[in-house]
Amino acid sequence: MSTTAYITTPIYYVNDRPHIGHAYTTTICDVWARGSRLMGRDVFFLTGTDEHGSKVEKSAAARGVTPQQLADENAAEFQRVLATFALTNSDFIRTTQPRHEQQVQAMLTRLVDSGSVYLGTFEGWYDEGQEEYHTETRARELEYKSPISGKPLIRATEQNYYFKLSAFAERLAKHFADHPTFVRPNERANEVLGRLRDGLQDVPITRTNFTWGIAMPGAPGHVVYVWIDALLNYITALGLGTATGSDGDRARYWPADYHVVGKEILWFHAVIWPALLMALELPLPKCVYAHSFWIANGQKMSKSLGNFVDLPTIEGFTQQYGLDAWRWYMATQGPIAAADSDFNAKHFHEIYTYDLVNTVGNCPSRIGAMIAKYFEGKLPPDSDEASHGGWPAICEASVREWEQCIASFDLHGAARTGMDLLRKLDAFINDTEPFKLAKDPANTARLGSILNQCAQTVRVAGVLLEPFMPQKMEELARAFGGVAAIGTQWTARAKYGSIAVGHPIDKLALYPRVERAVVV
Ligand code: ME8
Repeated sequence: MSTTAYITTPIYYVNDRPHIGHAYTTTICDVWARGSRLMGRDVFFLTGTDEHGSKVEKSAAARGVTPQQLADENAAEFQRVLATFALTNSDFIRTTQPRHEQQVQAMLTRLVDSGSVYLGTFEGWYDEGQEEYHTETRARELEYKSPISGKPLIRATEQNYYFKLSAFAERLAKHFADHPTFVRPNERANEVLGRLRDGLQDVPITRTNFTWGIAMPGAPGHVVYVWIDALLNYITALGLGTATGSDGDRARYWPADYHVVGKEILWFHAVIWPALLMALELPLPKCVYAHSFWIANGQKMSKSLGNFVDLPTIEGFTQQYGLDAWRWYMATQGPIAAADSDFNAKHFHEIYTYDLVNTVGNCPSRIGAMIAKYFEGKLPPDSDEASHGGWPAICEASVREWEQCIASFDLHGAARTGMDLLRKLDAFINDTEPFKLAKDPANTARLGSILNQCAQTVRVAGVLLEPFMPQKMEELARAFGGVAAIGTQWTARAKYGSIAVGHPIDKLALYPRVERAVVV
């Protein structure tokens, strides 16, 4: 595994306010970034906003502000999300920033010079809402309606610059064949492959019917198609389009480990983006990970239904249950795989109670309480071999499994390793019954051994759960051996047995019971 790592979210449209979908993608990327940093990788985590295009121009006009004003206002909202959710992005790119615009122009010049972009006439089925053209076959499949808004597709003709996507069909097919995990999950890869078999048409990459975009170099009146502008963000943020081909030493992060996107924008990321990179002679990302959708109370969320779980609603949850509970719910119950996930307050409450109150809160709390009661709050020695529960090996296996899960973006799996460790520990406590042993002083060595093993294992579980609930797991680390180890090497942090005998173990109540009040 290389030591540098690069993960990206889509850059979000500024014509809309942030909602659960945006918070979700950014949060799961954050979990991965934190997990990878824990393992000692040098992580670059990018997010940002997509600020050009006719949709932004129209929304701004409807509100009586300039597109830039609208972009500034909503980009600030998206940045507020990052602060609210303690997200650890390394940069926030805005496509109206000069650093981005200059590099996009430089790269388009390169594409024209290399013959991958040419001027021609285009006719096709256009989805106005998505700013996307469909082939005849695809349009027929869609019954000539937008798959997103349901509005009719429009027959449109334009003189435009095209990107020679068709020229890359074979290389793309080969790339997919050679890299079976290039697109994940597998269901999504199969969909892309199915569409690839229909053949590829060249893509118009400039527009002349509006002006809010990056000017196409050498072509007055043409602005760069918003999707081409947007996709390039993943490399302009690293400076790959500058004359020197790097912004400081950020070039080292390319190619990306994961472009995490929603399934509705997979085609752009799985087909158009790799072809553009081939045309620019740059390496391809390792994986495009397309998750599914949050739906709300069984219904698709949409603007027309007005049922998006928006920021104020999310803040209602974080105020009542805490930020880490929100992160936990997002990262473990979300639509990371092929199926959509339903967001509802009752389920949220159940998960909070079952996972967080009853397990993550309760297990360390009962261990801390017993150490306080029977050993004056100091870690007893593990001196009774007869009571060994095999915890060093169990922890070691969990850590190895967790590492693999993080590396492969299996966040549900990674969460499970930490949670299972705590559940096993609860079962161990129930089986060994330390509270009964404590009744007879002759059992002190055995009792101490059991509680020592429990504390050491809790500490390891806490490290595995840290990317999901960083604040609570810092509290846990503080109570179980101190935070001094935070920031030290992964091998030391994840090692069983890091709390010294005699070290104070504090009592703590991480997740209080909550009365269910939030209604969505
Ligand atoms: O598409 N469930 O931006 P966008 C889960 N600017 N995730 C969801 C979701 C839902 N219901 N709804 C949205 C764009 N998302 C372009 C991207 S990238 C070069 C350009 C998330 O503001 C999901 O990640 O419409 C989806 O892909 C993204 O928000 C779309 O955000």
